[in-house]
Amino acid sequence: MLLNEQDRSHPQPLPQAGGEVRNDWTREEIRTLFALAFTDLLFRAASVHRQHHAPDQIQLCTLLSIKTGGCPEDCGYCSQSAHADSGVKATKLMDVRSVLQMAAQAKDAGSHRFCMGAAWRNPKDKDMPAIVEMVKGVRDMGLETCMTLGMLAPAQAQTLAEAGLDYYNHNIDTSPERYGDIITTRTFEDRLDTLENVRSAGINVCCGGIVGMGETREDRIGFIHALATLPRHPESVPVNALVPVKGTVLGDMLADTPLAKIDDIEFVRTVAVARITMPMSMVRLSAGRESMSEATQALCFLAGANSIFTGDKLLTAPNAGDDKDAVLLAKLGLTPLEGEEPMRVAAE
Ligand code: SAM
Ligand code: DTB
Ligand code: SF4
Repeated sequence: MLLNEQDRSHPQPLPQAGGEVRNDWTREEIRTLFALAFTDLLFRAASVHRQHHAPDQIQLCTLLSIKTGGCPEDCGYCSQSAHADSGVKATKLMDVRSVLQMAAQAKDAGSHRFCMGAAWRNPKDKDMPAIVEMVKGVRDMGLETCMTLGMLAPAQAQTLAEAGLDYYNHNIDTSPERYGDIITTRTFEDRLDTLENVRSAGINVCCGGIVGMGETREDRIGFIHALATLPRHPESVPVNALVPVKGTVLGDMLADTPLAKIDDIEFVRTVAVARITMPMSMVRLSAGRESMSEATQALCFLAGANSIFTGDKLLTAPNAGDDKDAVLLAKLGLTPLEGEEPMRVAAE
């Protein structure tokens, strides 16, 4: 896309490469960042990135679905919704021992963080004792723990905090305006309420969303704006590329209109704008890497993504796999993250 004269003269003040943390971003500023020349945007994002992060280190995370399918929510992208016809079978909550075995394998494979996901609208109180055991057991192995279990009541968030949970993942997924087109069984406000409960309990927040759901750039601007203006930025921001699954609303819709697939350059732009506006957060290049070229992934790392999911499976969808990733990271000269995450260090 060619920029017009007005865009080139940068009518809005742009952030300097210092990467100061701000929570007062305007939509106009974020729009201006998106509209920068790609070279300029990447240069700014890479400059901000190295102010707070080691540019050659990538955090390796492992995902495990501890309770798959049969979810009452109707998220239009998700293979695990009971409203979808994706062929994913519903299972019960895994037993604690099996979860700990998987965590031990992840640790042996070099993972830093173990993320456990359940296809629930919200956990039931009767499930909490097993969840607490999982958190404690994984933490005892020296892995960082993350859970994503749907909506949480304040007391449940408190229970997880007392168990030592490091992170809770709860995505806003898209712009506030688009939310109702993607999910009808809950509201954007419900999402914010759980995020507040997680924060108040003192658990680190992992919150991001999905790019490539047929949204407009304005939606991507609204999505980043919502994250970057939270009272405190999420310590971790997953940026997923939609994995279109047959039998889901969005998978079927996009299968009929292949041109609706997100453009790689626009995806990288979204990562770069996330990095510039949330300079200290970990930005995770999450779902969708399996169908991304090495060059696109390399551009995402240059744009400030510094965390990935490893292994050959996400929750239900395929992932790039350890062998492919080892080759890619070696080619790029990137090594696994060793130190602490900047926002967590700053909070100590
Ligand atoms: N049930 C919990 C919830 O919704 O918060 C946790 C699990 S849910 C699968 C976690 C996140 O995975 C979603 O918020 C969404 O961002 C992402 N996700 C799910 N299906 C996806 C897909 N097909 N492609 C890309 N991302 C997806
Ligand atoms: C997130 O933002 N991405 C991960 C994690 N949080 C839980 C999940 C991706 C799921 C991809 C689709 C699937 O495996 O079913
Ligand atoms: Fe359920 Fe989470 Fe999937 Fe939505 S994204 S259907 S809440 S598992």
